[in-house]
Amino acid sequence: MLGSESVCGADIVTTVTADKTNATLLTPAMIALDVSVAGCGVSLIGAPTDIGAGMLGARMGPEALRVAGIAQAIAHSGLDVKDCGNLVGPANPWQVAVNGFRHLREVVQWNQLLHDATYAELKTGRLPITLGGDHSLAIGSISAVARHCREQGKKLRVLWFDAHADFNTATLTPSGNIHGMPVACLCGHGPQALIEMSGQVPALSPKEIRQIGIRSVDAGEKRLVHDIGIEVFDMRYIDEMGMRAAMELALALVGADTHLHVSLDVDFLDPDIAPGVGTTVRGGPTYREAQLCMEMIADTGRLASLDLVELNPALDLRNQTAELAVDLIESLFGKSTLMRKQSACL
Ligand SMILES: [Mn+2]
Repeated sequence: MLGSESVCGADIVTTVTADKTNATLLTPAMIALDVSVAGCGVSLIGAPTDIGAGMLGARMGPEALRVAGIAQAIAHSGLDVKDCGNLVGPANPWQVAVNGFRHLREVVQWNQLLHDATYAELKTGRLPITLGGDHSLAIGSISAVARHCREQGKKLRVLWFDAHADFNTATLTPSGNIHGMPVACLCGHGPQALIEMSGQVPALSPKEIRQIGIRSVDAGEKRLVHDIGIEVFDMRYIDEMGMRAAMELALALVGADTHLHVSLDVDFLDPDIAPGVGTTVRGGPTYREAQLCMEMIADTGRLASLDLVELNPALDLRNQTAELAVDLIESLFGKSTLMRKQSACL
């Protein structure tokens, strides 16, 4: 159900509420939902760009997610959802790399726009969701989250779900596509304009990040990630120890004073279930493993911001990847498959 319209920034805002017929039903998922999440609203921020990608199409991601019903799915959890519309940034000039970076000026512009929009929503106590757009956008969103956490004296934990480590630098990357560099930039390795966005360099300590699902890393990149000390739960770890063990460690010490940010690259998922992404890598998590990740995050009740990136509708089949992403987001906001009572499974 679409509600009243008001103005948020430069764009139209649509307030979405759960269908009235469902609003009075108190489902187990709603009871389990943590008050710290339920107490605030959710803001969708569209960033329709593929400025940092090696392929065109991720610019259509925000619309595909809206068509798949992302706002309604979150509203079903009983949360107030505000769609802030789309940011308006520069077009993709589709040029070759200059000094190791493609479209650096435009990437900076998009990220500054997203940084400002994300920071503004956090300031009003809302939970911002980036609808990407390619993964270079995480520089803008996470730098805003880092700034906010610093000001609020909160701990930050970033869960980076991805097939790739995204820790390339200008000297390492063959392509210069900046969507392969956001983690490096956030950790202080990259062009000045991208590393200083949070107001402090680095925006993040490597200790604040956990990477999950990694299975395609260049040799030089692997060395850097290792040297800098990011904790990585790669597919080998998940195969051997299981997703539950990986997530328990990734979420260890997340407490009441922790801001939990999830950066979800659609290529984290196995391409059999998620074909709508430009950088697929075989051997990713299954539907159930991905759902388990989301449910375990929901159980903490600490989710405070989210990026949903790299969905490329031009490569998708009947919007199935967007619909899968919305399924996962529903679990992230507390729609559990759990049939047992919470206390019975402890
Ligand atoms: Mn990525």
